[in-house]
Amino acid sequence: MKEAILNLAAEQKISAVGICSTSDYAEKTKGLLEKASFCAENNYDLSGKKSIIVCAFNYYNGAKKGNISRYAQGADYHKVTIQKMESICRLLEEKGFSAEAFADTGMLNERLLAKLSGLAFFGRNRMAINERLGSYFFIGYIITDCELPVDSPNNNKCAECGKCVSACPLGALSDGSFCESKCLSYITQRKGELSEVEKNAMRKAKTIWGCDICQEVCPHNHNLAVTDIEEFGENLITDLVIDTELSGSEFKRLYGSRAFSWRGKKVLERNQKIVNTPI
Ligand code: B12
Ligand code: SF4
Ligand code: SF4
Repeated sequence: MKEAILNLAAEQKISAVGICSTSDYAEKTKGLLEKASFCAENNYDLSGKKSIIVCAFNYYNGAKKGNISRYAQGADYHKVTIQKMESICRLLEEKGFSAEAFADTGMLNERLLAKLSGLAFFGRNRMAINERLGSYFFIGYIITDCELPVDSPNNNKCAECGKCVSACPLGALSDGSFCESKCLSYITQRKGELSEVEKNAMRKAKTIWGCDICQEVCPHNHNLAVTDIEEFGENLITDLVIDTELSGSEFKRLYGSRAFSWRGKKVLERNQKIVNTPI
């Protein structure tokens, strides 16, 4: 079964696959997640489920830096990753097993899944880093009641050079943990009025959506292979210019298939105005 899953994943151009057990995940989350200020909650009912098939999707497109963070330059990864995992779900279901696929919006912590399934180690920049793909990959996973052979957890360490910590504009990585409210990725997605300090950080970084600084400086991201997933490598928007005259429905028609559009036009328009105003 595992071989058939890996073959299907390769057909779908899923960049890497690892498998961990649900019991391992449940055990490991006890300590780690209780302490964390947390979005991905550990309250998915895993009873009766045996394995988690964790998938990595390379989105490194090789494009020059733009005002949109790399992860949002191609098609919306939520849809693409789920579609790519569907054939694996169908295979499991045909064999009488349950299978449900998630990416980003599911209840489990995906970076931890990547570590437990051997796909990645943690970087100081908080990213899950794969030895071959660096950190520019999305994570998706399938929860199933099929008991599959598991992979060993990835206990490697990042180079610990500290470049991400020094380069982070507002010190989100400074105290050895992660401060969401100081992260530009979070700030560019937040609604409402931003402080002058936040606005200036956005101007310096020239970003209107997301932030890649702690990944750009990371030595694990040097000399990466460009993705072979067409949805992430083609039809890219690297420098977005929002036409302020656009109606809500025109905005949706133009950008509805992009991950940067989920907050709507207003937030992007606000960010564009900030970045276009000199410091
Ligand atoms: C909410 C969220 C955010 C929030 C962060 C909220 C927060 N407090 O962490 C914001 C908007 C800031 C954000 C930003 C980004 N995000 Co985000 N985000 C998520 C989401 C939906 C939940 C994350 C969460 O629960 N965080 C809470 C903390 C506790 O969990 P964590 O950071 O994942 O950390 C765990 C492990 O990494 C580990 N850990 C972390 N550091 C260390 C260090 C040591 C020493 C140890 C032992 C353990 C450890 O412990 C934690 C508990 O298991 C996940 C998808 C998911 N469902 O998991 C995507 C996800 C983490 N994001 C992703 C991406 C791509 C990004 C950005 C790069 C986007 C961008 N370019 O702007 C940035 C990166 C910022 C950064 N440096 O982390 C990817 C990461 C892929 C990868 N290779 O790591 C994910 C997995 C989405 C996906 N499906 O691919 N994100
Ligand atoms: S994404 Fe940007 S702001 Fe957030 S931790 Fe990384 S460098 Fe800092
Ligand atoms: S920049 Fe250096 S310290 Fe930061 S994650 Fe990469 S290797 Fe680790």
